[in-house]
Amino acid sequence: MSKRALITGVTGQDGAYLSELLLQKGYEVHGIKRRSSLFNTDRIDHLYQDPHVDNRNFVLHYGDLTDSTNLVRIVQEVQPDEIYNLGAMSHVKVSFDMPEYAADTDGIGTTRLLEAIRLLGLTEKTRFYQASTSELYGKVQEVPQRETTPFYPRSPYAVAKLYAYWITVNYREAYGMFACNGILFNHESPLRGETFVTRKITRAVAKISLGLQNKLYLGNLDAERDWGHAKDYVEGMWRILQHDVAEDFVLATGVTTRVREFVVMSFREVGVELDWQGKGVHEVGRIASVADPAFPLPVGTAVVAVDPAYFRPTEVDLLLGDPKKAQQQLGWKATYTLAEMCAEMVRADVEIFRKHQLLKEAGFVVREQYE
Ligand code: NDP
Ligand code: GDR
Repeated sequence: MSKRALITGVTGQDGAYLSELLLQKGYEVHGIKRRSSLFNTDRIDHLYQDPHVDNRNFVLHYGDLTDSTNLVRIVQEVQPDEIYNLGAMSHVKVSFDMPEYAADTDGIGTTRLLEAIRLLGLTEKTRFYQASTSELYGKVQEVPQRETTPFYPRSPYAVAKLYAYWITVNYREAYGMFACNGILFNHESPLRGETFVTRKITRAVAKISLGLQNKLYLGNLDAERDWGHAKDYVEGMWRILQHDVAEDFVLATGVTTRVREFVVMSFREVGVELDWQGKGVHEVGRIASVADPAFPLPVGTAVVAVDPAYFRPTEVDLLLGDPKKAQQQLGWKATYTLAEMCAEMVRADVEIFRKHQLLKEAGFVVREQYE
């Protein structure tokens, strides 16, 4: 009998990579997707199986982390061996605009799932993975951050995730459940949501290189993040649930980089070197040189500028993780370098926008989307 996994947040970046991984490992994968007025399954359409065929090993259920009866019904139907709770309102900046929704989905949503397992008598059968986050560390207490570093959340998102972290620990201790937190540092990929900073940058660089955009506006260029590749991190999630003992683990690369440096790396991928002038909100990145004489913008053009609208009321300045425990106990290690990932993301976005360019040239209307 193959193992059965249930994934919340299956339509997100991590949900898509984790589904691929578990299917490769022979799992039957069930995912919870939200009802939406447009199709929202882009990232997993390649895994889709016609509901009219028998023996499907990838099944989607409508549901929402804010709806307990729905969660109980799905968990009862699926009887999962493993639940990966990846569903969340996952944007830190947006959580300042929707703090109550973030608390409900990211915080109480976790309790709803844990309660579903308990109420259905599945505490011995079902292993539970909680998508915890380096945002829990927030205001710097210790660097590098590890499993024992004190938490100091700095956003409604992180505060909701702090609750989820502790309720997961509590159900493990109170009911003996195999419930674990993966404290994951930022991880990115070509599937990353378009409004997170790395993808926002690689998309803009691709568009600028094709003459489809002139300028990229960003917030805090000094923030430092420990960025890995989502493919590596979903492997880590799986390993956490295969471990002999239910424990919490940090997954990180152990390298931190400033947002400004990621901008530089991304422009380099399209043959552009940048020169920085000004400070704070007046800082701009100008084109210092271009490798391709046909590049659409001349040397000296300001292609990066700061827009304070993207600043957060409270910022997390520095994240740098210590993945030693995961290395030693799970044999897990990040395999991608940031440069490799950045190159992959820029290439993927150039490909997407080449298609847009071709459509435009052929006279079709292509809708622009900006953040
Ligand atoms: P995404 O934003 O790409 O995906 C989030 C998923 O959650 C989407 O499938 C989304 O559905 C779903 N979702 C949102 N609200 C609800 C809800 N109310 N009920 C059910 N599902 C919901 O996030 P990632 O894949 O990047 O991250 C996965 C998880 O890991 C998240 O919990 C995130 O907070 C956490 N995390 C992420 C890190 C990262 O760097 N990527 C680092 C550490 C933790 P829809 O597609 O319909 O919007
Ligand atoms: P983060 O990711 O908040 O770390 O949360 P994000 O990519 O949004 O921000 C990283 C850093 O870049 C700075 N920044 C900008 N961010 C965005 N989104 N847009 C901008 O224009 C911009 N300019 C500068 C931010 O201020 C920040 O310092 C992600 C999410 O995936 C969470 O769900 C997850 O828990 C954490 O990573 C770990």
